[in-house]
Amino acid sequence: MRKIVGIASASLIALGSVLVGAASASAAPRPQRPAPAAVQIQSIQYDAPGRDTRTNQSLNGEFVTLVNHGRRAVNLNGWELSDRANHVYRFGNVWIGGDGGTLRLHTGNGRNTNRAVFWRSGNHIWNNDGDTATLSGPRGRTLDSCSYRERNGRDGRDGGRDGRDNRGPRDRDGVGRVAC
Ligand SMILES: [Ca+2]
Repeated sequence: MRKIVGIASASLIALGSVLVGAASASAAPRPQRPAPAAVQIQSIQYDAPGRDTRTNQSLNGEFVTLVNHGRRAVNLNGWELSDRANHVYRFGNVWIGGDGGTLRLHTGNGRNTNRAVFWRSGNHIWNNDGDTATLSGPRGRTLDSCSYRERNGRDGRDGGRDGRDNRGPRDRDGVGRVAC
């Protein structure tokens, strides 16, 4: 009986070695960099037309456009887009078409379609003077990010956030947009 137990222990030890070996192999650094993600941030219209009044029209004048350079459509369910202040939008069951298909994420309210979805934020998200958009895919992996900074301060010259210190004369017709 003792002998059988001994054999069993030896087997367990051997099995343990195999498992440890497998874990080490998977934890080893990958030699090549991962390929660029198919879905990327294409552009950000961070400053809506006119003054930032927090009306729904003004809020929806802010939007981020995603593009899918892959061949296949991608379902974004559970993906997230966040700004530098860690406001987070989580995508629902929405698809972005392949071969250059795009999807806009507007800041305000609206009815989601297959071309546009809505953050439903009550305030502006994208700072007029500079910000960073980060796109995270499944399991929170960062896929892309896009930063911008307004060169002459524009309506963010006082360092204020949207809807507060936007007093400059360029506010009335200015639209701020960056290609990522
Ligand atoms: Ca803005």
